[in-house]
Amino acid sequence: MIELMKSTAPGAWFLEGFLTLDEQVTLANRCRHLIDDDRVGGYTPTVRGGGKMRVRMLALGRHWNPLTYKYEGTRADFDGRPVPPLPDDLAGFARRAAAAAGFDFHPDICLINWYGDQGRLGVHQDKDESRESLEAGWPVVSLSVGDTARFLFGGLRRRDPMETLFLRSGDAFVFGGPARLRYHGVTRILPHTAPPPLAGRGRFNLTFRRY
Ligand code: MD3
Ligand code: FE
Repeated sequence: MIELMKSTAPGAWFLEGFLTLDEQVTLANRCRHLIDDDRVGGYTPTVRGGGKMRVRMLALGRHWNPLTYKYEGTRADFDGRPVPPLPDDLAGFARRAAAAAGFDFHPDICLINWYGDQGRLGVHQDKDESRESLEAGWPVVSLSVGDTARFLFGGLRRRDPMETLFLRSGDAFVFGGPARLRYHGVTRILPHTAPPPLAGRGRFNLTFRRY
């Protein structure tokens, strides 16, 4: 499997083709199963201001509350249930990717986003983790599985110019240190671009974090 590691910017490492096809299939099955769980599955969050997000989301380890922008032990904005744990095998993928970028990283949160053909995610910063974690520069590790996403990667200020990248099935991206607070978003999904074994199942993105 090709693994092309590019430093796109200081602290940002693009690991193209990081996951084998078998691993992609395993991860997609795992995510589908977790998101479809009847008791603590995924949901479509409503953000401050009342808008619905264009992704289906499931938090593991700690829940990210889209109304308060805080992490919590229960899903207070949705069903009040306790957050499911972060399984070790999922965390293991993130540790491996982070190690390739030079981090000895132990994530305790995973946010799974599922995108259909109309899925997208507005430009934002990820800064709701603890101050210690942000100050330490612990990375966010992203794994993409399924359809390709058009991804925007900007700077530390919202109005900084943005570059367009494509996140394809099997790609890993590590955003640590000086890249940790850069603005980013997903502008569109390219339907029917997943490898054949994953066809028709949309796009999963897993982001691993340390609170
Ligand atoms: C750059 N997810 O969950 S992953 C998110 O494809 C999120 O679902 C997108 O943005 C997705 O918060 C993009 C790539 C990514 C994730 C976290 C970052 C890029 C990042 C944190 C800092 C800088
Ligand atoms: Fe983000």
